[in-house]
Amino acid sequence: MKKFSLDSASKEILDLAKKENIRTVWERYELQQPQCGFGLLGLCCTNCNLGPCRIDPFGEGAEFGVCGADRDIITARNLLRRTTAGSACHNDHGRDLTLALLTLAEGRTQGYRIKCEEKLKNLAKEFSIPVENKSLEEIAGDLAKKILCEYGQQEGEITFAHRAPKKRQGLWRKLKIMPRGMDREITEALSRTNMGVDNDLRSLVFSCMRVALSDGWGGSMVATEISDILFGLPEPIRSQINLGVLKEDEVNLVVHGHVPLLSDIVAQVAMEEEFIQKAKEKGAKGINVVGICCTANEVLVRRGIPVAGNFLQQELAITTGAIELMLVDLQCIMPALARVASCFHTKIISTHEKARFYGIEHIEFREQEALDIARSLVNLAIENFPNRDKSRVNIPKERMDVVVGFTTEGIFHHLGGKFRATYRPLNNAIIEGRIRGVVGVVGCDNPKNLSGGSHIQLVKELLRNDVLVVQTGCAAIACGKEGLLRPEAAFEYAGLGLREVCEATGLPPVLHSGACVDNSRILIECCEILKEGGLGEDISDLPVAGTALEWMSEKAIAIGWYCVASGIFVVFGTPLPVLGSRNLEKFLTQELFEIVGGGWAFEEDPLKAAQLIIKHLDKKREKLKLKAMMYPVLSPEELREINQKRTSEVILTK
Ligand code: BF8
Repeated sequence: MKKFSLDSASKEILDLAKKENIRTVWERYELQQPQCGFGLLGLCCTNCNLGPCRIDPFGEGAEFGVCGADRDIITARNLLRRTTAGSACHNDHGRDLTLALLTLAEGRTQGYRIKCEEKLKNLAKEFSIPVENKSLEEIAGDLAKKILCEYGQQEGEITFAHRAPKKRQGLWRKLKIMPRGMDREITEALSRTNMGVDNDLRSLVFSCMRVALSDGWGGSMVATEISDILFGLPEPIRSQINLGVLKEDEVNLVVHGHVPLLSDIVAQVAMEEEFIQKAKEKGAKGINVVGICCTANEVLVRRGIPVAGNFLQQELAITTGAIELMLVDLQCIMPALARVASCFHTKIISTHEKARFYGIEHIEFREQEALDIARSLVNLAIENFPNRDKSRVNIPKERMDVVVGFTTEGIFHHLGGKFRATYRPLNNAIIEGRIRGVVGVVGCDNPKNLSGGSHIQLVKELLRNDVLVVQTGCAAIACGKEGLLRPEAAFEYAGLGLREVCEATGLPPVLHSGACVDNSRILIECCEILKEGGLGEDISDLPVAGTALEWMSEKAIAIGWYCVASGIFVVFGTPLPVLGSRNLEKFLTQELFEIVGGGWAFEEDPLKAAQLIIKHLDKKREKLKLKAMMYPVLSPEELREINQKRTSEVILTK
C-alpha cells in the first residue's frame, strides 16, 4: 500500500484489522487497481440504452458515442450529473431542517426549542416576515413556509443569493445563472443531461454553476442557518479528536452521518441521570457520545462532543471493539459498515427514512417523537455494553485537543472585541500584510491521497506563508488530529505576521467552522470582509481561495462549483473527471476566470497546491495594490527555532 494516513491511531487499528482479516477501504481501494481509465477521464456515458459508450482517449478508437456525442459533450454532461447529485444532497439536508422547524412551530416536536432567537428574527426580516406581536413559534412557522416555497419556486431569485455582493448578483443575472429555486435547478440540470437535450459544453458548465449556486447560497445556507436556530450558534469550545476519545470503561455511542436532528438530541439524552445510572448498573462508568464525519462536526462545534474520526475512520472505529452502538443517518456512510460490525458486538442502526442499508436494523427517527426515540436508542447502547468482549478492545491512545466553533458572526467579536464588534482588524491584518489571505481547506479524506495527510501538509505550508485557514468537514478533523486547531499551533506553524494576529486574539491559525454545509459560512465571511471595506467590491477581488485536495463525494464537486461561480479560485487534488476533454479542461482551468473571476486547478502534491494558492493570493494582493507582506517567509526550521526561543523565554520569566 503506497499511500496511507499520517495518523498513527489509524495505522495501529488498520494493522489490527489486517490481523483479524477485516477488509477496510484501503484494501478495497488496492483491489480496484487499476481503476477504470474511462471513468477517471469522464469519457464513459451510460445516459441512454444506445450505450454504454466510451470515447477512446488516445483518438484511435471511437470518437463518438452511438448517438454522436463527442468527448466534450460526454464529459460536461457527466460533470453536470455529478454536480447535481451533490447539490441535491445539500439541498435535501436543508429541507429536512426546514421541515423540522415547521414541525416545531406547529408544536409537534419533542425536545427541540428555538435556541437562537436573534438569528430567527434576523432571518424573518431578511425574508420580509413581520415579527411584531408574534410568538417565536409563529415567526418560525412563517419562516419555514417561506423557505419551503423557495424550494419549489419556479421564477425569481432565491433570497440568500441577495447576500452576495451587488456586483456578483449582477454577473449571475447577466450570465443567467442566478438560482431560481432549489428543486427547480436540480430538476432542470438533470433534464438537461438526458440524451439529446443540452449538448453544448459551455451551456452545460453554466448549468453546473447555477445548480451549485442553488446549493451554496440555497440549501447549504438554509441548513446552516436553521441548525443555528434549532441547536444554537456555535461559539469557541474545547474538545478532543481521534480514536482515543473512545472510552474503555464507558458505553460508547457513535453518531455518524450529517443531519444534526438526531445526533443533537442523543447527545442531550445521554446526559440524563437515569441513563448514567443504568449504564453503571451494567458495569460501565458512564455514557460516551462521540461523532464521526459531519454530524460529528455539528455536535462538536455546538456541544463540544468529541470526534472519533473522519470519513476513513468509520470502519476503524468499529474495529476498536469498543463501540456499543453506531447510529447512522445519511451521506458518507460506507455500505461496508455492516460487515465490519458483524465481527464485533457493535450494533448499527440506520435512522433516516431515505437511507437503508442491507444487514442494518432500521429505527426511523421522527422529530415528533425525538426524545422517545433518542431514549430508546441510548437504552439499546447501554443494554449492549455487557456483550462487549473486553479481550478484543483496542483503543489507541491518540486524541488531540482542539478549539472549534468559529462562525461568521463570531469573527466580529473574536477580532473586534465586544465593544467594537467588527471585521476591521481582519481586513487591516490583510491590508497591512500580516495575513496574506484567507483559504478554505475543506472536504473529504481519501485513500487516493494521503488519507487526511494531504490536508495537513497543505495547511502547514499555508500557515508558514501567513495564510489564515478556515475549515469544515473531514479536512478539519484531519487537521484537528494533527494539533492544528489549537491556539498553540500558531507558535509552531504560523509565519510571523499570522502569529502576531493569533497571539493578540488567542485564535488558532486554523478556524474550524463546522460541517460541509457550513461552507456557506465561508461565503458570508467573504461578504463581510467586502462590506468592511478596503479589499475590493466583489468576492473575486479578495485574496481568498478554496481547496479540497482529498475530495471524494459528489457534494465536494458541488461545493467547488459554487465557490468558483462566486468568484473563488478552487484547487482539487485528484482532477475532476474532465481530462478526457481538452476543451472542457481548458474551459474550467483557464477561460472561466475571465467569465466569473473564479476557476479550477488540479494539483495532487500538497506543497505544489499550496504554492499555486499563494501565487493566486499574491496576484489578488497586487491587483488591490496592498502593501508587501510585513515579514519574510521563514523555513520550518527557522520557525521551530523561534518557537523554542520563545518557550525558553516563557520558562525563564516564570
Ligand atoms: O459532508 S467532508 S467525507 S463527511 S462529503 Fe463526507 Fe466529505 Fe467528510 Fe461530510 Ni463533506
